[in-house]
Amino acid sequence: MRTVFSEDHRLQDGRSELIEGQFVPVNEMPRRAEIVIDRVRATKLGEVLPARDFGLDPILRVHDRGLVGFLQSAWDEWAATGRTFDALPHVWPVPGLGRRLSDSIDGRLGYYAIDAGTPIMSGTWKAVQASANVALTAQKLVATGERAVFALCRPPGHHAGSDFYGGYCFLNNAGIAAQAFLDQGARRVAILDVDYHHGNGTQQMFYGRSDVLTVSLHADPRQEFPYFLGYADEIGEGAGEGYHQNFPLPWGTDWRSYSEALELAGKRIQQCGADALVISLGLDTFEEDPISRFKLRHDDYFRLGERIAWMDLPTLFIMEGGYAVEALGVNTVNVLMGFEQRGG
Ligand code: OKP
Ligand code: ZN
Repeated sequence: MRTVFSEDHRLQDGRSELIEGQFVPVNEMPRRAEIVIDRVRATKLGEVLPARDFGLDPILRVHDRGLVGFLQSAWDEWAATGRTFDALPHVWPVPGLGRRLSDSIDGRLGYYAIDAGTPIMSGTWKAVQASANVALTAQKLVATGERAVFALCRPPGHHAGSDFYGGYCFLNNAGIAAQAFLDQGARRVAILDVDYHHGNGTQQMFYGRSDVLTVSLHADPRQEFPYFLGYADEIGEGAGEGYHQNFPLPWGTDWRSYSEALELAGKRIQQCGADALVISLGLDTFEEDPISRFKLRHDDYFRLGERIAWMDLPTLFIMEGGYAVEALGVNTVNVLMGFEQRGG
């Protein structure tokens, strides 16, 4: 399997995020991508290709122009006030108290961000655009006949919606790629999100549409970020009714119960008539993940890859989360090798 990768991911290098009332070093760090690309090379998974530039058009097919413009200028607006630390919001609109777009950078950060864990710095936009270009470069290879391609995206994307960012995500790489498949002639695309956290951005983006089936396995939002969305009764609305499915799973979930939900997710995807499959590939379901509480083990990731292969669709893997950094390369590539029936 070929991998698409850009070194520009390193430009997203936040200093801190707000967790449990404290500013702590970021979990979503450049080393994550380095350890994955090292493992791809060490295992000879396949050729590694650079990203091509697709410009803003495919991004604007699923994202609001206001959000994109904000991400492009946010650091300059922040730095213009004399600040040198990463840009983070500290105030948010809530229903009933207005949602005006302020002239102030602090008002604008809170308008577009969903959390205080997603720092913006001078290189953020360049890294974010490179990540989307990695996804689009890989998407094009799948659309033109490759069985499967790995887009080693960083920063991740599944918490970014049409007009919001957060959860370490700025643009929704999986959503951008799914829309690109449709724009190139696919009639339906399925997105399967196996990150530990619910892909709230992906759900929001396609919730009213039947041309993108979105299915997510994740920690129950009663217990975990992003808290406000990701419940089992959310099934899509209007034309999209029946084209979204959530599998919220409790803390402590291991492969035995995870694989039962995966089986149901796989059946739903196989019967929807999709022309392509996009996997939001998060490895934070791993038993040693520092911010998560599922119990998947190294070898389970081969089985995950195998089950995805049985779905029997042209497949685009998009890198999402995974914070047990030293194990991230092995776990990620185990999924891809399981898919290819190599090892395990
Ligand atoms: C991004 B992805 C936990 C703080 C949670 C946000 C987690 C974002 C995960 N105490 N912060 O889905 O891996
Ligand atoms: Zn996650």
